Amino acid sequence: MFIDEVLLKVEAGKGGDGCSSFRHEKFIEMGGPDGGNGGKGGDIIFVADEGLKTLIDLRYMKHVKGNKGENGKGANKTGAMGEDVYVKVPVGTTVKDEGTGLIVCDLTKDKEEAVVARGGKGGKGNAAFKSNKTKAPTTSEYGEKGEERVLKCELKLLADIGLVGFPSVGKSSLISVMSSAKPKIADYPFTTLTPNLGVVKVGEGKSFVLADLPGIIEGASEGIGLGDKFLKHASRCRVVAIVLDMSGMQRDVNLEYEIVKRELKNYSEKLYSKKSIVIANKMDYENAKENLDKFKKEHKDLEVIEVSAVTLEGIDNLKYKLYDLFVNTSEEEMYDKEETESYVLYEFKNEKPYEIIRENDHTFIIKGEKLEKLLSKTKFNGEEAELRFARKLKNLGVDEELSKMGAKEGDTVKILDYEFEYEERLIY
Ligand SMILES: Nc1nc2c(ncn2[C@@H]2O[C@H](COP(=O)(O)OP(=O)(O)OP(=O)(O)O)[C@@H](O)[C@H]2O)c(=O)[nH]1
Ligand SMILES: [Mg+2]
Repeated sequence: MFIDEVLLKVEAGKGGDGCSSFRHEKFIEMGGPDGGNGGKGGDIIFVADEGLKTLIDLRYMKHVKGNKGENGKGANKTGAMGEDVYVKVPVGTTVKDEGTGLIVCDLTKDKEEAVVARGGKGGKGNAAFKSNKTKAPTTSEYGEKGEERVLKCELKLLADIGLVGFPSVGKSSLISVMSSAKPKIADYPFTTLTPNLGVVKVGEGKSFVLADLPGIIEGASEGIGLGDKFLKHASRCRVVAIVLDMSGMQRDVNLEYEIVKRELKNYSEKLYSKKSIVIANKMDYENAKENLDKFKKEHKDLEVIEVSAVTLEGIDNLKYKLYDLFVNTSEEEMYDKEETESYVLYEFKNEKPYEIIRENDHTFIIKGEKLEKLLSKTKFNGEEAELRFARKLKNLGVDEELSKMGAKEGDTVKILDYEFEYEERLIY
């Protein structure tokens, strides 16, 4: 089964907890703190594999869980890191975060890798909190949760030129006479249900990859027929070759062309504006010449190549023309940088990690991922941990902002499910 779209939940490993412990040695009554840090949780990594042709394996996985980092131990032993989990995907897989819609990675080369969910950091052990002020800290941190998200994985085949057009115009017939691909060919529409790839050899060391796509019909962009989902397989192509049936038996050739162009445009502006060429197929039909003239009259500046997939007339010429067009068309970036997660996250990296909202006269809510992460790591098991958290808030400028917003002693400050009392005189 050819599966080219899968939603997959991934959850990277949690970081190991930090340890709280003190040295026990013979003859030394009060050893120093020696609780080690927790190990980092394992990442989830996607790796492109030439051997895979569809995303079917991912469909059966549904939920991929990462390995937990080990907890820290006494005697300053750091917990072992959780082992990374590798998931193989076919070359040509684009991964999006379903929540943000941003592209996490686009794997286009064999063995290319990308981390799709990061393991949580290990919590610090109490040894890490030793300072001149605090000689015997008891506090230690929990490990951070691993990154968790739903990924939309889409396979977009790697082809240089894509054949698009109505059903039964001869797309599969063309690829079968131009390459060694042997797709099913028949005189009923929608014979091809999934894309076929074929390598077209033009000469010594000269070749290109051709894609035969399922037929599109009017309304495909709204989901009619097989819909337009498979058009994504044309999105990596440099050139779009529109195949028209010059027999005119199915419909008017000019109308056929208009509809195909419109469907491409409705699918994506990017696909529509790709370099394109028209293949006038079925030229062996008696009235084909007449239809071709009619078409050329309407579209004077289009390059049209006449062929017959049955008599093979014009096929060699078509190979050369397509190859020329392919080598003379530069490759475009598949995605704009604004669509990618790495760019967007980088752009916002320097922003404030939280925001304060005033809920009412005496209640403030602090929101922000970084801060919430910090809180969920903190073990509130005593005054020391609370102080440490308060100190971090101060360093982030929370206190100052609260005071500017008019917070008074005794007011409530909420972060996630926690409620704190605002005190103006905290000891730092
Ligand atoms: N006479 C003639 N018949 C052709 C030619 N090319 C294709 N055909 C016939 O047209 C019918 C449809 O051909 P296919 O290659 O299956 O068409 P397709 O575009 O792949 O169709 P879908 O897969 O349904 O989108 C078949 O019966 C072919 O034999 C041609 O150049 N001349
Ligand atoms: Mg076909």
